[in-house]
Amino acid sequence: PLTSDEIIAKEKANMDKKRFEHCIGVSKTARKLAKLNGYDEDKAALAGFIHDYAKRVPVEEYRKVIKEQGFDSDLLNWNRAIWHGIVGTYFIKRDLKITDPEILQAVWRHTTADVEMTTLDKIVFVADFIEPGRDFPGVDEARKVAYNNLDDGVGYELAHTLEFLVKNRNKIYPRTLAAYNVWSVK
Ligand code: DGI
Ligand code: FE
Ligand code: FE
Ligand code: FE
Repeated sequence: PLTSDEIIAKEKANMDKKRFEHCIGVSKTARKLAKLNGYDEDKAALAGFIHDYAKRVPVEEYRKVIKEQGFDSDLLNWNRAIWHGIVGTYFIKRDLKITDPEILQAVWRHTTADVEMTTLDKIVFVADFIEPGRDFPGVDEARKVAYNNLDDGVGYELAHTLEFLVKNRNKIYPRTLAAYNVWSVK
């Protein structure tokens, strides 16, 4: 495995300053949520830190990896918003040498969520949304809800994301919609 200094250096080299600061924020928030929910804090902090590692990988490289590394070919119909979590796991394994399946699954699910979510999946998904650098209408309510109850935080976030996607007439990833039906519906 790489040392933490090596992981930090690679992470920093793969993104701009703003994204790097976002990842630090997600890492700290994930640690806090882990403490509140009785989960391994160091593991949550690491998963949060690396979750957007592949955000800047070129589109052509993504398309090549989807075709050559056994990813579902339906992913070719999507874009980097969806790829950087699911296919991002490939680059995290390759470059950061992180192989822990729980961490990779949390990265995989961090944008779309899923019908089934482990505690770590929920921590990374929610931390990404409420880290201190996030500023959008509703973020304070999201923080309040999530710190009170992690599952409610997932439900709040999915409803907010769906609203945003519909408002902009964006295509909804089926997994995101299925997750909304599980976590957000009263
Ligand atoms: O990578 P971040 O910006 O920190 O956050 P993210 O990974 O949660 O979300 C990245 C983008 O993905 C965000 O603009 C919302 C978008 N997104 C989430 N679910 C869907 C989606 N985009 C589409 N088209 N469909 C979805 O279902
Ligand atoms: Fe992301
Ligand atoms: Fe997110
Ligand atoms: Fe993020």
